[in-house]
Amino acid sequence: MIFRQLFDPQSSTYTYLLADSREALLIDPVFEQARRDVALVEELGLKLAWTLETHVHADHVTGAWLLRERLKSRIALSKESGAEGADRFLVPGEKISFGKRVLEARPTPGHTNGCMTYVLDDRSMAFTGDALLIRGCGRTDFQQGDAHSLFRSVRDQVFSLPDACLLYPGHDYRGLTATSVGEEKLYNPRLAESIGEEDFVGYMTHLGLPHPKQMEHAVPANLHCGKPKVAPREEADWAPLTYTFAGIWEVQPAWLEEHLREVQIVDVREPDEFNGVLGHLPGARLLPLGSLAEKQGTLEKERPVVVVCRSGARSAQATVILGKAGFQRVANLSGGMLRWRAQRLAVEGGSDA
Ligand SMILES: N[C@@H](CCC(=O)N[C@@H](CS)C(=O)NCC(=O)O)C(=O)O
Ligand SMILES: [Fe+2]
Repeated sequence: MIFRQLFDPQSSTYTYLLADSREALLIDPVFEQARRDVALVEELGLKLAWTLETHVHADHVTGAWLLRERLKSRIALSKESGAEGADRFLVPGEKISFGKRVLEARPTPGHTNGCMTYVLDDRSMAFTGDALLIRGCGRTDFQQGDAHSLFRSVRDQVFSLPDACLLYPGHDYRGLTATSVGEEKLYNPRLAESIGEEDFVGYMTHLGLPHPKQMEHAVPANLHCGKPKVAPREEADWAPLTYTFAGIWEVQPAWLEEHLREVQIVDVREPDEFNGVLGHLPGARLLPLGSLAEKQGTLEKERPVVVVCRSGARSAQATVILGKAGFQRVANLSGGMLRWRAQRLAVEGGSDA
């Protein structure tokens, strides 16, 4: 069996690739990482059969829909999730096959009402989503979360697995990658076997965490399996671009530095910033955002355009303006001048202070 643990640094989400006899499934893919996941599946010579969700996520958008568009994979998640647009709505105990291997879907509600833990056929591995994290667990304060039910889910459905069963969580915020049933029974500070249900509920009631930053758009998008309101464009061929869920094509600084002469670089900051401490990219043209629509005629339509600003926000809007003006090959410099300078790439002007 092929097994890979993949990480999305933005949301600290783990995505898992499992494959047998060339048939693969992905657990909890992330929208912004779909291009990475497609590349891995193709490089390993696999066919992506399924994407599985452990739950309707509140902190990132799933890559399920995008992967189905790109690779014709099918989407499965819990019937209880309330999501629309999946190919299969899982019920308790349902088996999902890939090659000769099988995952069993065990309901583990509590973090959300539709949480599932996926257990491998030989009980050597389980994917707990946010029901059980390494020495922790998912919060229970939104999406029909319920601490009592999370306590029972973990005790009955996860701790009933063999002690040696490896557990792979939906997230880790400290860089830990895996744990085991035996270890969590002893050392989980909330759910260890020595801890009672009321202690656990008390702990969860006083977590005091702020809501995830992406929650407002992530939950509605995930209830449609990650289908965006505006369909993303086809993959670009002129640079290894990333398509963000916000609908912006981005290019990374390291690629741009190698290809500065092949593209038109448009800096959309104000003149005092262009000539200020951060400096500007070699060969950049200054066209402040406010005058971009009016001056876009001075750019060549055939040559790709990379737009730059201080942090990458104004230039993201600039890609939208240029797209409306008919430019087909436009990308935003990811992280703007701040990331460019942090990576110590070449600048004209500016100061090192
Ligand atoms: N700061 C993160 C918070 C993420 C968050 O709340 N994650 C949920 C899982 S979806 C959780 O249960 N976290 C548990 C914890 O942070 O202890 C964000 O804004 O995305
Ligand atoms: Fe979650």
